[in-house]
Order: sequence, then structure tokens, then C-alpha cells
Amino acid sequence: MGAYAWDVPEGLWQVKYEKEGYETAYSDWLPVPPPQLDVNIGLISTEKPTVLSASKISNGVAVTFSQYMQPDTLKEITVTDAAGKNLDYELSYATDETAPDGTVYAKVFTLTVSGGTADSVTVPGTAKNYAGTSIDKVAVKVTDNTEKKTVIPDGIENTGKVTVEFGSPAPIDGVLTVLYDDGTTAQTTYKIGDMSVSSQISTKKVKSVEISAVALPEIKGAYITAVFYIPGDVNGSGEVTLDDAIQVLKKAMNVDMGSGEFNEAAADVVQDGNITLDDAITILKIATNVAV
Ligand SMILES: [Ca+2]
Ligand SMILES: [Ca+2]
Repeated sequence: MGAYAWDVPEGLWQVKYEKEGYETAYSDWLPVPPPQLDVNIGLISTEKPTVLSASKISNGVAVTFSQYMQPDTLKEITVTDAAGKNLDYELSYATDETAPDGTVYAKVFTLTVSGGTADSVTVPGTAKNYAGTSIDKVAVKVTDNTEKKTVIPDGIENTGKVTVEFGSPAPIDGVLTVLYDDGTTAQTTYKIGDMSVSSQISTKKVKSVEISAVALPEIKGAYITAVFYIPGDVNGSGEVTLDDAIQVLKKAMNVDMGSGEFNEAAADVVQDGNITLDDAITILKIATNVAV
């Protein structure tokens, strides 16, 4: 909002706040002296909210508004398929943005649709922004705003870390595709907003990684971090050896291992969420080239 300064003679003073597109607001009458600092109030927009986009996501649609909206007023939204049939959906939204009084407002709403493919979203005139201003009823066509980025991570043969910025912190599904140099691919899904993705890759050489996500307008700053590793390479040395098997065995037996690197995801090669003797034996087999 910016800052301002004032230096006035003694008396009673009032601050008037004017900004195009906002209602004019006034502070309380303030006695000076004492110095009055932090005379700040929230300005209320006089403009009606609008729908900026209705973006296709893997299981529905993400609707972005131009202003913060009251979530309770969005329950009358209708979603239709290409034939005009109404589809059931569940509404969700981030709850981390609140007004000073604790009320939750959001700009991006995820509609998880069942029973068909969303083609159009209609927002009724009962939908209101944070100030209680209603939207004009509007029907918006669902569009595919998926953005793809290809990255070549550093040190992919060992532990590769990739950070990619996207346009939305909303919890929306994305797809991460690993391309191997023999032409094969592997895919894993994630939710943007999870901020961190671990993707187990095979010992095949990785050429590049393509990350795709829905780019939403108005909101910036989200990112995901993908960490790659070779299954069984718990110490991050770049290969699976007897050392790795011994470390996993110690972990499975609860033996103190000191403070060296230990990648628990890489250790759980028999993927059951626990590090056990099974994992140690499997890593031993990988290290000694015995068929697993
Ligand atoms: Ca190793
Ligand atoms: Ca395991």
C-alpha cells in the first residue's frame, strides 16, 4: 500500500485516504501531540470482482477471481460438460490468506469435478468479494492453461535437485516426466504447493525432466523442488555399493550410524515405508549385481 509521512501543528487531525477504484476512507480524529504513527486502514475496492480464468486441471477446473472472494458465496457455481449437463463438484481453496479479523478469503478455487469433463463454469450474481460486492453473473469457458518447462538437473546420476517456479501456490495437480536417454519415460504426479517432490528414478541415465503445471494469472511465487536419487544409494555417492547395504542394515537393526548422509527414501527399496532387513538384502543384491 505504500507509506506516508505527516508533520502537522498541534490540534485534532484526520487522515483521508483516496485511491482510484477504492472507496474514500477516513481515520479517526487524532490528537497531535502525541505523534500518531501507524495510522493505517484497509481500503475497500469499489470495483466488481470478475473471473480472470477457468483453467483445466487433471480432475476438474481452477477458477481465479480478480479479487478476494467470500468462499461461502461460491457454493451456487455451476459446472457443465460440453453437452450442457450439470456436473457435481467439490469446492476447495487455500485457507492461509485471512483478513485482520481472521476471516478467510481466496482468489483461486479448485472445483474437483465428477461424472464428466468440465467445459464451462457459471458464477452467479450471489458470489461476493471480501467487501460484499457482488459479481455480475458470468459463464466462462474452461481453457487449458498448462505450462510446461523442461529442465536438465545437475548431478542427475547421483542426487539432482530441480527448482521450478510456477504461477500458482494453489494445491493443483501437476505432472513430472523423467525422460531417459534410451527414449523411455517415467511419470510421477505431484501437487503444486507441496513444495517438495521426491522422485525415485531407475539407474538408467536421465536426459531431462519435464515439469508441467497449470499457470494461473495474478499469483506468483510458487515453486516445486524435485529431488532425484538412485534407489539404494543411501549415502549419495552416485552408485550402489556394499557400503550402502551395510548402512541400511545398521539402520534396520537400530545401530547408531553417526552423522553421515543417509537418504531414507533411497534406502526403502522394497517400498513399504519402513527400512528393514529386506531393504538391506535387496541393496546388497543390487551392489553385487545379483538379479533382484
Ligand atoms: Ca552409495
Ligand atoms: Ca522397505
